[in-house]
Amino acid sequence: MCMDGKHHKTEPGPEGDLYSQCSPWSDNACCTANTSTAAHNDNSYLYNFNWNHCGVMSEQCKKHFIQDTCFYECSPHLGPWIQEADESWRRERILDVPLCMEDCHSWWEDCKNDLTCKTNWHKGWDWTSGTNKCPEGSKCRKWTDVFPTPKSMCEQIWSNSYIYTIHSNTSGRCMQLWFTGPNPNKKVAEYYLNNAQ
Ligand code: FOL
Repeated sequence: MCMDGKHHKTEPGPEGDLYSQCSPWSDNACCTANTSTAAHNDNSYLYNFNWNHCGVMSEQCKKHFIQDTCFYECSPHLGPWIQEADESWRRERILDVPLCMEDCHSWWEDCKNDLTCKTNWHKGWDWTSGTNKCPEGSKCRKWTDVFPTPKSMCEQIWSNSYIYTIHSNTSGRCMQLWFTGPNPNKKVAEYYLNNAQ
C-alpha cells in the first residue's frame, strides 16, 4: 500500500524509469518517475526543501537525504507504520519505522562534518523566501553538536519517522534505505504486520 502523502500514488505498481538512486524501487513503487527525478534536485518542487540551509551540504551527506527521499516517496512496504498526520501538507505519515543500524550510522558518518541549525527538519523553518531558512534565533552549528549520535539524528530529523535499531541489514527485522535487487523490506513489513510491535 501507499501512504496518503503529498506526492504518493494511490496504489503501488511497477515504474519503468525511476531515476538513479530511486531505481531500486522500479519493480513496485509508490512514487512516479517525475517524483523520483525531483528527489535528486535541490529545492525540488516536492517540498521546496533547501538542504543547503547552513552552507552547501556535502555531496556525501546529500546522497543519504536523496536516498531517504526515495525511500519515503517510493516504498510500498510502510503499511505497519502509517498513521494519521495532523499536518496541512499530508493526510498520513510514517511513525517509528525500524531503520537498519548500518543505514543510520553511515548517514550520520557522512554528514558529521556538515552544519545545521535544527534537530527537527519538519517544523519551525522560516519559509518567507519560499524555501526553508534557519529561523531567527537559531544558529548553524556542527552536525555533531545538533545530533550527538546516529540515533538522535535518525529519530529526530523527521519527527520520529524512524526508530533507531541495532538490527543489521541481513536480520530481516529492520528497513533498509539502501539495497540492490529485490526489495528486502517486503519481508520486514510482513514480519511486523504479523508480530505487532
Ligand atoms: N523522510 C522521511 N523519512 N520521513 C518524512 O516524514 C519525510 N518528510 C519529508 C521529507 N522526507 C521525509 C517532507 N519534509 C515541511 C518541512 C519539511 C518537509 C515537508 C514540509 C514544512 O512545510 N514545514 C513547515 C510546517 C508545515 C506544517 O506542519 O503545516 C515548517 O514550519 O517548517
